[in-house]
Amino acid sequence: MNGWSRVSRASLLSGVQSRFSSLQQAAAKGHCPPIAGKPLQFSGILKFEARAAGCLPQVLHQDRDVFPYATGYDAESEWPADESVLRSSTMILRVALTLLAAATLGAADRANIVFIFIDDMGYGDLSCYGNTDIRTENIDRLADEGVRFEQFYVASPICSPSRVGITTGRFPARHMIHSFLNSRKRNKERGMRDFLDPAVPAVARSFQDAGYATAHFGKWHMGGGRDVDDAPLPQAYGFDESLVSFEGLGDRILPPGGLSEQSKRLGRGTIREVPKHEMTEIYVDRAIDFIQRNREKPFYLHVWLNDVHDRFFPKPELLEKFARFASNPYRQQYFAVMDEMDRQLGRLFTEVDALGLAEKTILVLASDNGPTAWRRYYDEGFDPPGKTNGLRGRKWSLYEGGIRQPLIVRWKGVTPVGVTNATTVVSGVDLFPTFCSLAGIESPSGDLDGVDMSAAFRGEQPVRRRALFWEYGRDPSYLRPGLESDRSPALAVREGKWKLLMNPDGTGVELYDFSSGFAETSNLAATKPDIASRLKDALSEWWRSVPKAMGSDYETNPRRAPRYCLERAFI
Ligand SMILES: [Ca+2]
Repeated sequence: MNGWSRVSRASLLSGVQSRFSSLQQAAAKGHCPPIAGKPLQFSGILKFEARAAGCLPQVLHQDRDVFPYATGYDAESEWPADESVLRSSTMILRVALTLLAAATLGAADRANIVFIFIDDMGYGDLSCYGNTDIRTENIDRLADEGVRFEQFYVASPICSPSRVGITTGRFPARHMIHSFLNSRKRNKERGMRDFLDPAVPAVARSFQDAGYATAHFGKWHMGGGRDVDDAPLPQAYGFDESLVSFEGLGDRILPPGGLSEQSKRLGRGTIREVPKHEMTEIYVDRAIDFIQRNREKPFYLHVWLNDVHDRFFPKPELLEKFARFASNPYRQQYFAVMDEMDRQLGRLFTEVDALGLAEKTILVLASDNGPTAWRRYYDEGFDPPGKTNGLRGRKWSLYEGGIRQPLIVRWKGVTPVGVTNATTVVSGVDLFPTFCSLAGIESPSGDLDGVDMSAAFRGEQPVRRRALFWEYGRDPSYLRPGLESDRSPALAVREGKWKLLMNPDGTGVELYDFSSGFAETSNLAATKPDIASRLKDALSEWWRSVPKAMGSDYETNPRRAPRYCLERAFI
């Protein structure tokens, strides 16, 4: 062991010194953040190199099971509490060997991530999720070549908080974004921020810090638009490039009318007016261009479409293709929009493969919330377009139809082909740590609600251990689905096979056992009082921890506020 240790330490020192020097040079040129650490001190070298390689938390996490003394690891200090323990030869050898392995994995070898986020598409709208009214052949091909999840949730049944959950890995209510971002007046009335705090950990920034090229093309809706002209650009959250629409600032494309007129008055970016049916094509064009330019380096790319959000303005020629649905013109339009979206995404998938990047690129596709549910559709005598495959609820509901969405992951050579994962519960808040894990970079551990579900992305079927919480609709002013039966209580928790919903005042308790189906029609709250009571307590405790209005809750309960918000609250 001693001989091994000496050899490994010598190799480590040499390799790390070399790596440190190259990163110092890069930092001097402004290509990466300044490097902290003491290269001549062995523990300092480890600390520095761990940060550069982004692997120490994973190393220590893995080692906890093997080395009980590593439980002193603290996300704040990034070190075991007793640093002398780390100097034990066994620990050094193990960490050193792992670091050396990581050091040999240069940034150029890391996996790319392309995350496609569709707007308001229902759980049952893709043909690979059972829709027989339309064939989404390109997205189906992705599912055929990868893993298709049947229990993927987003963090909210509406746009902005769902996106905040993806971006931060935390439940969006913690960031005081619990409905769609609206005008300043409306945001204030609901106790919401006008935009996501740019100081919070954000997934793209983690990838940018690790040397990735990053870009966001498509709908943003985490700040900027209407009368909010001071929201940060996507660049403040870690994106090198961006092209958004009226729910964001910076360079953007705007369809005619409505919120675009307000967006134009805000300035702050190059604005181009385009027909709505061309938006997806433009975003895909930008995505392809970005991939071509960055094919030799790792990249993290968002393609967050405005499709298939209503109102619908499909290419006129595609309406004829779906003429058999003309008895409900909204369904006809919806399918025409979906058909075009699928074709455009097919161009993107084909380009990734044609560039020889299929085995280096993780393609991920999901939707941000359930399908549209405006009352006006029913008032006109139509069912709103978009399917939930029989799940109760739609957009603006915490029943399954509002928050359960398709999730498809393809990583050629890694994910098994054509697998359906029907059992693993995955959430939008998991994507941040999961993406980081898959790419071998560091995520801000200890402060996230999401967990690393990379095993599921690799084709395994792990069981989720951490409960999921939701809140939507703190008062009657919030948008609700058109049908009364789709309107849920305002809080929900999913733990294992159980889901409990209730209102903040403890009324309206509903308990469902998903081992006997997902219909959410057989309320077991009265017949399973012990389980209902336990989940009510957990949900109530979580609800109490959520800030209720800017400043007030932090001041009365400062320990509940995340650190970055505390700083802002007391400035
Ligand atoms: Ca949406």
